[in-house]
Amino acid sequence: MNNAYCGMVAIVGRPNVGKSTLLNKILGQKISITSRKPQTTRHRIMGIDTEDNKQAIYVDTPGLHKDEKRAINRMMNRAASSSLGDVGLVLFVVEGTRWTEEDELVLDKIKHAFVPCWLVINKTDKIKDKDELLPHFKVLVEKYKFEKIIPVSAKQGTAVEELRREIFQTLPESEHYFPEDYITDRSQRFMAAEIIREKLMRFTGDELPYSVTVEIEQFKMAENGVFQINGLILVERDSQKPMIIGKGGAQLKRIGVEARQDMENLFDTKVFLELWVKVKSNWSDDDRALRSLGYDD
Ligand code: GDP
Ligand code: K
Ligand code: MG
Repeated sequence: MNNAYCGMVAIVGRPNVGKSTLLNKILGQKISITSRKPQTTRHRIMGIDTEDNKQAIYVDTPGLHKDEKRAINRMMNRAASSSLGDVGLVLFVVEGTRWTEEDELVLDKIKHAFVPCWLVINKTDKIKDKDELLPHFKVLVEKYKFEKIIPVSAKQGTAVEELRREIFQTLPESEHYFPEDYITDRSQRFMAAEIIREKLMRFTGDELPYSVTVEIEQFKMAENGVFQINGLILVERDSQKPMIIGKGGAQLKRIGVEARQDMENLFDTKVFLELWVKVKSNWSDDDRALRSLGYDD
């Protein structure tokens, strides 16, 4: 028998640098939702990449938020920070040649975690003049003793497979934590809710990110193998309903169609999806309400 290798890799960085996009590209499957909005990833989620005797377990995190006044931001920050506990490697993702106060905040956490850290410079496809990268490298190496600095484009896949290979090489000898056919630690029910939320994040205006959440009221398999999924979209105010439903229900329909397609891809089966929109007041400022919705990790 070959020896087994297994380890945890945390993907950290400020909101919107492309952490979830990178994870999906590494896995070759979409398990972590992405959008151009900063609060897209609200929960810690593991992505499991098994090849032969090697298993890399990636932990995707919400980005750290500066504003801790809102309960939801505190929850997200807790999820982001606690993920550094059991990991053997940190991928610190930054965006191109941009360096902000929020990147600095994340780097501070990494420094205190005493875990080897690779700096991943994402969105290199957006850098028109590649000569800009070199001077930026010099700024970054001053900041911390990164073990490696790796430019990638998560969106286009540039250098992602190479990164994946290098990560496999660093895994410590250990039994695998998960069976080889697992791609995430999360349930199908959780994934269904996240997929619906992704479509909401993508198709609605900038007013909505904080105030929408999704509950799966029913998730069952019919005798013919079709998944019957009922999703409840919760908003804070009546006035937000039309922003989701759209003219004549067109937008809710589009959300439903695209969510169903993603679910069918991920679950590898036919899905029958029904969606409702309901008002639930002030959930994002209420710790207890958040916990009842599963925001407790
Ligand atoms: P996260 O908040 O760090 O998880 O970021 P996401 O993965 O949700 O990505 C944020 C936005 O950046 C999305 O609109 C992505 O499509 C985009 N994005 C991610 N990676 C890349 C990349 O390599 N190049 C470009 N141009 N956009 C990217
Ligand atoms: K995002
Ligand atoms: Mg994310």
